[in-house]
Amino acid sequence: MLNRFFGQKPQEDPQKNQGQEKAGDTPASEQRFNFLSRTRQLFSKIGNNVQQSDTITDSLWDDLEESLLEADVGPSTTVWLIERLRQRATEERLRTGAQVQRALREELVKLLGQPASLRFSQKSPLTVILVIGVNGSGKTTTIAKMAYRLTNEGHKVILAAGDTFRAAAIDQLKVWGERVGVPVISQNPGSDPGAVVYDSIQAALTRGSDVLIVDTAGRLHTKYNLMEELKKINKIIQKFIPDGPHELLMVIDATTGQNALLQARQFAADIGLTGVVITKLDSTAKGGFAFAVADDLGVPIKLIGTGEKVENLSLFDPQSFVAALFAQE
Ligand SMILES: Nc1nc2c(ncn2[C@@H]2O[C@H](COP(=O)(O)OP(=O)(O)OP(=O)(O)O)[C@@H](O)[C@H]2O)c(=O)[nH]1
Ligand SMILES: [Mg+2]
Repeated sequence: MLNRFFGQKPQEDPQKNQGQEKAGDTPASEQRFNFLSRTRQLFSKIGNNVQQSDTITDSLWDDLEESLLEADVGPSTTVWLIERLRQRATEERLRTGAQVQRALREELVKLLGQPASLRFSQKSPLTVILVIGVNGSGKTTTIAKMAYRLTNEGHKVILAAGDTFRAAAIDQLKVWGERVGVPVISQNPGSDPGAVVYDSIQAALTRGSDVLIVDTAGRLHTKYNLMEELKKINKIIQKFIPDGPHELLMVIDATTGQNALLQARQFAADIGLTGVVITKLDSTAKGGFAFAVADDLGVPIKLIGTGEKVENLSLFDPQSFVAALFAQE
């Protein structure tokens, strides 16, 4: 179901849940993707230009390529898409722009893969989610949003202030924790993130929390440092939660476009990334970035950030995302 955020939830009070769905959620894909209006203009232009042409000409391919690049689909993904569509046009004897447009939509959905919800532990009482990403990508905000939604779905969430480099980072997470009503475990600035994770697991187990989300420092993100840090943290987690961490999510800011992908690509394979969160899709006209991310990194986009408010986080559904991009205003 579209508006089921994390796909999986523990036992909960059904009445409470009903009320929440009525109050907050907008299940229709049209409503959910309103934030994409600027990207949508680009894509519906692609839709119109292609659809209106009675024959398939070279200039149709050129227009299509240009529009995909403009929407930040990225050079390699764009080239791949055009080649794939040309091949389909020949094989399937496509004759009209409308047929190409249909094929394009199918290929875009395929590129994004199957919808993937967060993975919860099947074996341990505690699910551990690590969140990484460069400075300012939106990690802390995303963690607060996840905590808010998970809490609403009946989970008992606890947060670990693993970004110990900046005092402000710890305070920021605490403020969010208070706002969304979840405890934040922290130590003094400069302390070992591993020790914070240790304390957090103890606290989670004692208090009966079922989800621990760990914030991390963005400035660690040279590959060597990040690997070392994650190794330490993983070792501590696995002492208590042998099947953890259950998610290693990388937060990527959509407004940084193709540059952000270079670094993400370097990390994705080596650190065992399990998913991506694309943030700030509301503040860019370049929603095509999602296709480059999915194509380049080979891990699912699990969530998207669509604003600064705590409610502005959605489960990523490829089919509705593509449908929304081609929808007319
Ligand atoms: N418009 C918009 N702004 C966002 C979104 N997610 C985060 N932000 C903003 O991005 C800025 C940085 O977010 P943070 O959550 O502090 O980012 P961070 O990755 O934790 O940053 P560091 O702790 O400095 O590494 C804040 O001003 C957020 O309000 C989003 O989905 N949309
Ligand atoms: Mg932060």
